[in-house]
Amino acid sequence: MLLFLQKKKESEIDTPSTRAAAIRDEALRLGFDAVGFAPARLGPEVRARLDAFLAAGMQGEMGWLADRAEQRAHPQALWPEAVSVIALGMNYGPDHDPRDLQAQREVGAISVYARHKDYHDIVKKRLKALARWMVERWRGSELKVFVDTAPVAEKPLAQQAGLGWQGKHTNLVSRSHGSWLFLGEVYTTLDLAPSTPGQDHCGGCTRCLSACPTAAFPAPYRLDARRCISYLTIEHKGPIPEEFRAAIGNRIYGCDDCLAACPWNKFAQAAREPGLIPREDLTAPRLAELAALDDAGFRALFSGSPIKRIGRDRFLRNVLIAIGNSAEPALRPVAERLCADPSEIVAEAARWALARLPAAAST
Ligand code: B12
Ligand code: SF4
Ligand code: SF4
Repeated sequence: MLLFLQKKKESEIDTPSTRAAAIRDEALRLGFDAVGFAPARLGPEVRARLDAFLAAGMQGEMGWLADRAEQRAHPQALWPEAVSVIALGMNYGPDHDPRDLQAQREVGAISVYARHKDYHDIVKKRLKALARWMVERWRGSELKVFVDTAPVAEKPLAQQAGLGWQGKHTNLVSRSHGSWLFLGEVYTTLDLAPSTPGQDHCGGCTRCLSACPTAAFPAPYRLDARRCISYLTIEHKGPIPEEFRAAIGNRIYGCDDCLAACPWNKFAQAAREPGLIPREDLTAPRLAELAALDDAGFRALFSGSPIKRIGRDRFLRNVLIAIGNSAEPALRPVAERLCADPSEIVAEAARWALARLPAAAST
């Protein structure tokens, strides 16, 4: 009885530990799959590594990575009042190996993260719900929520908050969810008991490094974004450099090869969040149908999807690279028609595809 009263009393006292425990419960109730806490400070190695990445030009056209480097590497440079960071993860695990699609030459492979609703919207909605709950409970406390687009070092923070570790493929790996966690953060003025930081469990493994089709890893834990298919098909605006086109295969938006190669995925489970269940029409879309999209058709098909952001012309550029790699004579008329497209980026990719496609075998 005495022990029970003592326990009850402890849980009623507002301490950094009881606050963290209450936030964890609420975040899990709201649908997050991983929660951890860290002080709003990162070690100097994060800034040094970011600087090395930028000095080598590995960010390519993503100039915004350099613009606010100090804020990215130091949470308190972004928001001086921040005391603690809550790192949150949402599982988007696929129910099959996404690399299986690469054998089907007449369809396009969209990376797992983009086959459903835009995760930014889903994670942001949950972060805001958690924020409302926290502000109600700890009146006078302040907070800010982030997912992906702000100058926040999400992976180092998630590691520091114990969600996992930055693997050799540079993404956060979790012992329970493998490579498949979206990350989001709450910066808060509340003092919260820190979690134990994640330890590196890559060991001697190099599977992700050798799985990369474009040799985008100059060394373990370092990615040259300019060679990454995710960068080339999503962030890069001009024509895709010819040296990478064959290796892109049928990947038309992003790439999952290094993530899918990770042995820690054996503990992963398929996503449970309804908004993250893949859309059937984006699981194995036919290249010929995608190549027929005009602006209005593109916007209608990708309404609410992260793919909408790159626009019809860049998307068709990607589809035409996949068509050029398909070796399908039946796709020649598709490429031929797009050689006359008003967008030069589309027309150039169409000419390249046409030059590679074999003529139909005569009977
Ligand atoms: C820019 C960016 C990209 C760029 C560059 C990727 C990169 N690795 O930097 C491109 C367009 C290529 C990209 C691709 C993808 N991205 Co992205 N991206 C980002 C973004 C906006 C910033 C990342 C960043 O700061 N990069 C700069 C470099 C310098 O940082 P870094 O990789 O952390 O570099 C570190 C390592 O080099 C490390 N390091 C260097 N040496 C050493 C040595 C040791 C021993 C160690 C331990 C570490 C180490 O220290 C550096 C600093 O921390 C984040 C969101 C965010 N705000 O953080 C999402 C984010 C990283 N992306 C994400 C995803 C899902 C992807 C893709 C899987 C999408 C896809 N399927 O196509 C791919 C994966 C490609 C890959 N292998 O990284 C998720 C990753 C989730 C996770 N579990 O980690 C994030 C966190 C978005 C989110 N909120 O969920 N992305
Ligand atoms: S996402 Fe694909 S291209 Fe980019 S580093 Fe990983 S395997 Fe290489
Ligand atoms: S594949 Fe191996 S080296 Fe790469 S992140 Fe996973 S455990 Fe680490």
